[in-house]
Amino acid sequence: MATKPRNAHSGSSGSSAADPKSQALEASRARPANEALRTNQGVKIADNQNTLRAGARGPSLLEDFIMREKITHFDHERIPERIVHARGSAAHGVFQVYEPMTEFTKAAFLQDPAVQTPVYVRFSTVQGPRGSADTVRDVRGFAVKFYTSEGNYDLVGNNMPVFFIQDAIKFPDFVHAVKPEAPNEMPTGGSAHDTFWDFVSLVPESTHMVLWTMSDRAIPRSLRTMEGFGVHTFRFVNAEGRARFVKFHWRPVLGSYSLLWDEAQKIAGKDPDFHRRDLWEAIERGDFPEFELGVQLVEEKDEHTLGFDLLDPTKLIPEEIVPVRIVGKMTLNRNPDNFFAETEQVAFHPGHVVPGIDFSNDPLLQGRLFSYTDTQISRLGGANFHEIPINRPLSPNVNNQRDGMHRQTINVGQASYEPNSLNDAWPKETDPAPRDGGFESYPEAVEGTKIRVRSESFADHFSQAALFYQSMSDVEKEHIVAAYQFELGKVTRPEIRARVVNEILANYDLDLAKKVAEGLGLPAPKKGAKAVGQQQSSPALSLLNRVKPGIRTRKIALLAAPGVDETSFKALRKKLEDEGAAPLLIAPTLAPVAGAHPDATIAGMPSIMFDAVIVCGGEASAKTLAQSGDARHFVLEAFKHLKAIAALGAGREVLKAAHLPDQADGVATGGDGDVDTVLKKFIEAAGQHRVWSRRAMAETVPA
Ligand code: HDE
Repeated sequence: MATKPRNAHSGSSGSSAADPKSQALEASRARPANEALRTNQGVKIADNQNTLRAGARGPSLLEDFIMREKITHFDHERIPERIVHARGSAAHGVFQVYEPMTEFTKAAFLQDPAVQTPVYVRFSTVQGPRGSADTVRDVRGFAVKFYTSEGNYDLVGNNMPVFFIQDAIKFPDFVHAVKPEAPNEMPTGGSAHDTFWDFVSLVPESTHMVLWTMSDRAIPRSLRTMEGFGVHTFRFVNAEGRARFVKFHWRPVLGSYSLLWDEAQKIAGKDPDFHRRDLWEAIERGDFPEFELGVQLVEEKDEHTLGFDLLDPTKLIPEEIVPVRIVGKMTLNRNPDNFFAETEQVAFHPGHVVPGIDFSNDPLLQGRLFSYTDTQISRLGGANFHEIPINRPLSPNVNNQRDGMHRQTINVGQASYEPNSLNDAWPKETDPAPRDGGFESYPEAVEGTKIRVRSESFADHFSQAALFYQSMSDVEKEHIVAAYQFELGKVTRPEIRARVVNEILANYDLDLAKKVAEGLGLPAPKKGAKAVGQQQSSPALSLLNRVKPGIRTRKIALLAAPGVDETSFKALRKKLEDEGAAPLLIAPTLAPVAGAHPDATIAGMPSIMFDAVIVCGGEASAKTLAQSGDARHFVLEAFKHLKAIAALGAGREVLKAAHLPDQADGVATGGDGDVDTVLKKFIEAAGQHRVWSRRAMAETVPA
């Protein structure tokens, strides 16, 4: 394992970080040391092993307040999980703006490059319950809480820039359709079932987003390398009161990568915590995940010039039309101290905004502004969830709200109303002039008839789906076809499958519709009744254009057994660490290899957990590995999953034993003395994440 210094700020290391939020949390941290066990009432406990009973073999006594208190508390340890986004993982960090954004927004945390704003970021899947697997095909939540000097700002986004529906009133329908089915609560964590496809085949506005979920974006390699999006159009407002529309983007500094579907499914079984573990371990290693914040700004006068409606959350603004301006960076540098207290209890809300950031009339956003506080009231048991340490703002939240379940604050004084004269009129609203930081809504002119309609400008459901599909590389297109075939293959009702192909896919890409139909044994579809034509492509949408060369933080298996060539093994490991990678020694057993303790066994950590594989040299080591079915399967699967492979010296025999071709793209081989040459070739291939050119060859290799 990479032997970088352990994260000094890590929660598990027990030391507290210096950022203001961490300092604010300190008062709530319980660190028992040299302290006797006590009851919740502070009474010391003499026996924590035995219930009070009438005689050694007699009945237990109701009088035992110690046992009853303990069991009662335990009985109530669970709270309702989130209705969506139940499974999540989070980290603390900081955000810093690169340059003052004064021209565009007065938000204080976007003004000064010297200011570090603490953040708490929760990533999540959407469909599955709290205990479901990380690597399912799903949208990922990407929720950021900025603890700014002016109060909390939450950017509650996803890893895809659009959404399934255009109006909040459809959200319960959509969620009921995608969640496990009512009679048997299946499937867990996925959308491959009748109710989901029934709904989306009847609701064409979902087309664009469903396509994103059939793409590789829905099976990210790591939470650290996912893009994030605010989805809705928001407003930036500057100190002069001038507003512009804004879309938010998060860009991982390491680039963006995905799993293969076969890998994702296997990992879901072998390590359901794959993403959670990856995030945690990277932070513990000191490989702090970094994301740059980008904005797309649109002048108010240009609102109607984009060819679609900015208020429609099923549309994105192609970057080729409005470039993404990178404005700052977020670094996740500390793991939480306590999953429940922080990750489970954190309460995000798109309505938590600060002066300088405001809403648009996107009807999905408007509905969300209601939903999030409402859900916390039942999830967190009352209206005082803002007092939970992870949710408390750094600025004081003084007001006249009082009482309620689990109230923590002891409000002192008689006056709980405003205006008052008893407390010299405090607390009171800010003066309008000169302004001193009070939130003022952007005074957008609004006039209209009270009416339930969808704007005509929201009616085109297929053009941007076509744009997305046509902007994909061949590899990504193949994956999309396979994903539709897989998902629809799980749908039991033939009429739903046919409806998706003929009434949805055939309206945005006939070639895709035909390929999917073929895999499902359906007749070749005809061009749809609402078919859209060829779109201008947007290369920025292809993940293959998001690759950043290099192997920083990539997990690399060093496959070895006793008798390994020690010199080349040590040189390899050192060079990989110098490149910033995370090499792990994987061996048949946990017995030392070349004096080093293996990080895991071959059976315990199969190749699906790694980005790339190196088979080390040494006759004896290679012989053991070549005879091991697990080791042969390890390299075979890495080959099939298009991973970079290197083999040194006798290590080449292991590839032979697995019947892998001698010459193949992304396979670097050489003698034990050729570490530098072999590594150069290996790093080039591993830095591309996958060796796509090996696809055809990999298919011929048995799984
Ligand atoms: Fe959410 N969403 N959502 N959502 N959402 C929730 O709030 C809701 C939507 C998103 O890590 C819930 O605290 C409605 C879009 C994330 O804690 C709930 C609508 C986007 C998270 C809720 C949407 C999101 C949530 C459930 C349609 C991307 C997890 C628990 C109008 C921009 C936050 C909770 C976390 C969570 C409602 C649509 C992102 C029920 C009504 C679009 C990342 O309030």
